[in-house]
Amino acid sequence: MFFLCVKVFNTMKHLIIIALVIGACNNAPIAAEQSATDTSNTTASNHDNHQDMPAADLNVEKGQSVYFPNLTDGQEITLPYVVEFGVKGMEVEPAQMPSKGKGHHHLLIDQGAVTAGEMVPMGQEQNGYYHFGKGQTKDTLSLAKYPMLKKGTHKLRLQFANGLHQSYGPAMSTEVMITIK
Ligand SMILES: [Cu+2]
Repeated sequence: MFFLCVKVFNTMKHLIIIALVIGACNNAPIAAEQSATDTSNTTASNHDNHQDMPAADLNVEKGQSVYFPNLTDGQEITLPYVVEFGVKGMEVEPAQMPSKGKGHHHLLIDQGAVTAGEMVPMGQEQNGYYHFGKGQTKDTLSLAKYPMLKKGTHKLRLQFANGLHQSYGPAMSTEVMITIK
């Protein structure tokens, strides 16, 4: 959202329009600015475009998928364990303004796939949602970082999402059942 605001800011000359956009970006009341402004078509359409963007392209094409390169269903492991994140047909990049066919990995513990278009929950590590927004392609499983991974059987899920953490849905997700010994 911030970068979008900056982009819009740079492309606009009219001070009143700038005030409107900044107000919208900050979710601040904009009634005062609007009442002092002519609501020309240009102003209205720019404002509408800002509200509509980003139009996330979350289509998943044939051949695009995620997988665990070093885990198979039913595998027994001991902690710590370095788990790798694999993706086919898409590109890993750090979290930023989304672009088609790019995104970052998420590791979910004992959770289902996140519906396409929904955000992978943020700040929900205690419920098993871990973001890898720096573009990481592996992580070390440990009880310290993943307290849910107590001894026993768990579902590990990879979920790919775009730069705004919007899920590509079940088509870009996979799961394995593993047993922690
Ligand atoms: Cu994320």
